[in-house]
Amino acid sequence: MSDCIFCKIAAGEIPSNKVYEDDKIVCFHDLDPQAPVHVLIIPKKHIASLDDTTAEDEELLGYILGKVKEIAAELGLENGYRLVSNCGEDGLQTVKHLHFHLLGKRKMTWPPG
Ligand code: DGP
Repeated sequence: MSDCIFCKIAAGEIPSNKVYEDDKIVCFHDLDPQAPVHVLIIPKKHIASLDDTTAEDEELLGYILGKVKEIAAELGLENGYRLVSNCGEDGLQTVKHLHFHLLGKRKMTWPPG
């Protein structure tokens, strides 16, 4: 999508601090970190949100979840972490390109705000 900021990051048109990239996904540091480690994992394919995925995306979704532990290990999150995907208005999603927040290096609280 031409006006999507995360598509532009995935394409390298907007700079980001990338920690992982392959042919399907990109992981980069969040601009506004909410924990000592806060990265975003996105598919290169433009999908607006989890709610916009289809059966066709099942393999990609599984691929992303399977990569989380590798990225977490690379970032030194040996004591645990939190994975979050905000969806839609009530989920407070601000960027309409599917992304998973991976947060760590602090004790999280529950329930989330
Ligand atoms: P969400 O509220 O779940 O849609 O989170 C979007 C996140 O994306 C938010 O934590 C800030 C981050 N973000 C927005 N624009 C940029 C950007 O241009 N670069 C980076 N690295 N992060 C961004």
